[in-house]
Amino acid sequence: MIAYIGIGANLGDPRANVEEALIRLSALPATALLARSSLWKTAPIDSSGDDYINAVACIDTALAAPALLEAIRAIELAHGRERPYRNAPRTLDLDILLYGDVRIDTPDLSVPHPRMHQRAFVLAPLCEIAPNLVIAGVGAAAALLPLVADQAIERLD
Ligand code: A4P
Ligand code: MG
Repeated sequence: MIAYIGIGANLGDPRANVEEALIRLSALPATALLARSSLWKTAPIDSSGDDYINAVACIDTALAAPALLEAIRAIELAHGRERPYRNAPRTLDLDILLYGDVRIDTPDLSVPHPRMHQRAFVLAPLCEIAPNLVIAGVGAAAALLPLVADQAIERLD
């Protein structure tokens, strides 16, 4: 299955945390990293603290969606992720944005990620590595990007 993972961090050394998350994703069992975006510096949305570093990864994985969620939670924990409250600043946040064209709506997992289409910090890195991508039930990612042009983001490399 081709899946897209959103990566974000705004505590500790966010750049290093995001780069390390990419390495850990590529090391997951039955998983290959197919593509990764640049790092993007982004202003917090519905969140507080310093600017975030965000990126998106495209993986090819044989892990079922619940196993993939477990695996990304383990990567977050390895980075000392704490959850004092919703949208708190974080050392590392990994979200399953898309899992093929599959729609998932369980208490643990909503895919496509329900807020991804409203967020420049997801759409810009996503369009970088998948310019023709269509978000199931929402539309073409590239067409959504202009709608969030008011959100401050900057490509770093
Ligand atoms: N969960 C449900 N669906 C998913 C999914 N598709 N991928 C559940 C991953 N997890 C999913 O997540 C809470 C629970 O959501 C998980 O245990 C899982 O069972 P969390 O990571 O503990 O909490 P969170 O990060 O506070 O919530 P969430 O939903 O990830 O928040 P958002 O809406 O993604 O927002 N601003 C900038 N600039 N950059 C950012 O990266 N991130 C957020 C987080 C807010 N503002 C930001 C950024
Ligand atoms: Mg999250």
